[in-house]
Amino acid sequence: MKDAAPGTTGETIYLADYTPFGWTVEDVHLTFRLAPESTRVISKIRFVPNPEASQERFFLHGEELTLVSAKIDGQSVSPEITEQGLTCAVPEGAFTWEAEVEIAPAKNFALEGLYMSNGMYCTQCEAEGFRKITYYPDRPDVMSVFTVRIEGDEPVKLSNGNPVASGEGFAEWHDPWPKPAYLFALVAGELVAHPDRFTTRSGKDVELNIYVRPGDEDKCAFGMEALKKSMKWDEDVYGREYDLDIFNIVAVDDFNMGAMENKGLNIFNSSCVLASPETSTDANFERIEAIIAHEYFHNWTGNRITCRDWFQLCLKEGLTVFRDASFTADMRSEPVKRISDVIDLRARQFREDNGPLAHPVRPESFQEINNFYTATVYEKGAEVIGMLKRLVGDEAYAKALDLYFDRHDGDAATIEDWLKVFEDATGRDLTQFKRWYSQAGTPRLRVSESWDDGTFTLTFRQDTPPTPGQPTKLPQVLPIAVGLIGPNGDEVQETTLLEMTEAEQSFSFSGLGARPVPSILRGFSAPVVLQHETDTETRAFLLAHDTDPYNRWEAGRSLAKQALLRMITEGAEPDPAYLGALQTVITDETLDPAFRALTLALPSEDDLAQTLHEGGITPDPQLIWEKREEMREAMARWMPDQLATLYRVHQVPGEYRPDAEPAAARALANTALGLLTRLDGGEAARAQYASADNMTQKLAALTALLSIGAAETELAAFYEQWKEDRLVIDKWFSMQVAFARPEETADVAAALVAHPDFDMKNPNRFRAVFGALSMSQAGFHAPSGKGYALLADWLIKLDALNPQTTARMCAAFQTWKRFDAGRQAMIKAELERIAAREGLSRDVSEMVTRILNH
Ligand code: 0A1
Ligand code: ZN
Repeated sequence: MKDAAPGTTGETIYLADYTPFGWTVEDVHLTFRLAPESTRVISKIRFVPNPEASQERFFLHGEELTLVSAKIDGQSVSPEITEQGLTCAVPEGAFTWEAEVEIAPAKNFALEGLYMSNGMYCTQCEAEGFRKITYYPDRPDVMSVFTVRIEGDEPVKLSNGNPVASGEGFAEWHDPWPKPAYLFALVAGELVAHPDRFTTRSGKDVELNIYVRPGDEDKCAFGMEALKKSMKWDEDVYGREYDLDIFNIVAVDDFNMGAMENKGLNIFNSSCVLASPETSTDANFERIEAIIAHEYFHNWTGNRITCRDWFQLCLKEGLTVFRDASFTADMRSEPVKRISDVIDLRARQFREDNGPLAHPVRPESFQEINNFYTATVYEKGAEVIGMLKRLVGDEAYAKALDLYFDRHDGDAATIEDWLKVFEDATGRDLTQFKRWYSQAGTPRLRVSESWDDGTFTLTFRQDTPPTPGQPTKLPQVLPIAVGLIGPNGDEVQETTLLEMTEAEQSFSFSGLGARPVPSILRGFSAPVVLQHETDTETRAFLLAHDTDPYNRWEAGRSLAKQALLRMITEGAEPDPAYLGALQTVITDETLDPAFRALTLALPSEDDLAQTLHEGGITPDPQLIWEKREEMREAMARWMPDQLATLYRVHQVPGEYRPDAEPAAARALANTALGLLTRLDGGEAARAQYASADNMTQKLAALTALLSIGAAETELAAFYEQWKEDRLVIDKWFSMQVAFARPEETADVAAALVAHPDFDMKNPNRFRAVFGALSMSQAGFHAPSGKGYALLADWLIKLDALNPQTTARMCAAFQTWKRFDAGRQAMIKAELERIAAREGLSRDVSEMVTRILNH
């Protein structure tokens, strides 16, 4: 034992300090006697000395537990207890530990450990929540077989693995697969099941259930289909079968994140599983399908092979995000999925990578691991896997994955293990590639071109800006997919993968008849900022001719961005060249409507602010907002007839289906509606609102009306219709903030938190208001500073109840150094006000310190 127990407040934990636990856990028996204020947890754990570890003092994690009794080999013991856990003298060899503790799930508002949501018991143990349930070595490299007995009057009582016994007032579960404590789960309550079955490819019959509160049964069918598709896909594409007799999903209203992959018992934020045409949008349906897949895929990438320690989080998360993205691409449209993912990556991960919260995909230190469930670990982690696959090729990737599962099934593994599998399967040296895991920051990739007598040369320079703790960077391996297009629009060089390893490197293509136009970074083949000086004509040419759909979209986006930046910095008019090129694309009926809808969307306010900041210009959030509005107005005025036609032609007849094809048509029609609403005073939107039979159409109409400030009647009707449905009312809260005029955003948010339906204890509701506030750049950064003060007030209030959600929302302040001195001073004062609070959680303290120390 070191002097301080691990996890003490303010203590930093380092990857380099990893040591294995001194004991292995042979098996675990847990009995829960459920009671809201006084649940008893009785544990019986068999510890065996770990031959691979040195025998330190025996320490078990445990927080907020009342120890009733403890025994070793049947003899009472009196351990030494601290806020983090207990230590105790133990015998030399193997021994049995028994303890009884008391906990109060009804008073647990942090939603970590065992807690209650709407009268139902549920758990969340990742990352370090199990220590709030009982004393245990709560670390992912300690894996064991769990047997669980639940005693209580609740009609449904669930845990991991297979059911083994049940009777009046009890149920017993046994999970034969050794697992870390973070995958433990328990649910008990008045729930109803939506049942189904799945036969695995080896003929095993699996019982499937989605458990929900009575009344939500009609919102399970889509999730169940998504689950079965995921099970089949993992068999077909990764050769991975399900490994228990039963797979349960439970929907919970109060949940800090999206969902959790507990072995055989996934627990979901109800917003990520419940779906119906009347209450869910197309985007909701797609997200639900992806999250169900994500959690299911964790069964192999996360559960069967878990992480040795929390620094390795990307081992399971990056890979599982990569897998769920491939699944979505297969189920829907590959290019549309890729474009949407890049939009999201730039919005969330690039922002993180370019500010005070930047950290490597595999961090090297943390104070609170819950602060590292980030876009960098998840989304950049998935990009790193995509690059690896691109570099080694599909076949070698499949071979490496098979080797990974063969070699590491049942292990708690590391990134080194993961990369070694690829080295062994392909003979490649991945030493330099590994920098993607250790170096933070988004590489800038500058390109220049030259043409000489039939030879076209591209010269690339890479450079990664400094990030906290990493002032200098080394060159990374960059897979750069390139194609060349001849002057007549034909492709003269199909996509080829250039492998850049140096700080500066040139690649030549010879034997060309005429100077081509290069299409660089096709499919966004590496997560970098591409800096390529090109003119409007070249961009418009690529928008018209590129065979790579991603780069085609990118050409449109860069045209839009260039035009907007000129409007912002030079007071230019909306660029007719952009509007003309856009019109050609959106009216091209050979193109996927979803692709066209994405092309019609403008770069975000945040993206523009970041670009201005990098160019040495202090962004003015209000001006950026106004210019985007002006551009949207210009788009509407430029092509009113075409937009009206698009709107008409892409109406989907018949019953609502959430599939990709009708969803794409609705996306295009609704984008057109948003623009048309600027011209018709809301007539078409009002008609759509009145006639729509699904939430996608209703919400599109309502937000179109909100953005012209004409939604009062519909907003009130919407509330009346849906006031009993928590998930729909979340939408009602968030859209009012998201679509308010910037000068009113903070007041709208302040009024909404005074609404009787606002419940700060429910993370979805809290996020509905404050997530929308912080994402509305011009509203949040309004010159009055009201947005900052309101958010800080509520973060302080929430921290006393739910540190995890509070800490995540502190990231709203991460871009503060982009703005002018006045705004910076106001934000700094708010951050300092939060930091000075007595009893501030470790979660929030770490976040605020990192943001302030930039
Ligand atoms: N492993 C889950 C995400 C998750 C992480 C932490 C949680 O509570 C602190 C909850 C869920 C996933 O990747 O889906
Ligand atoms: Zn995950």
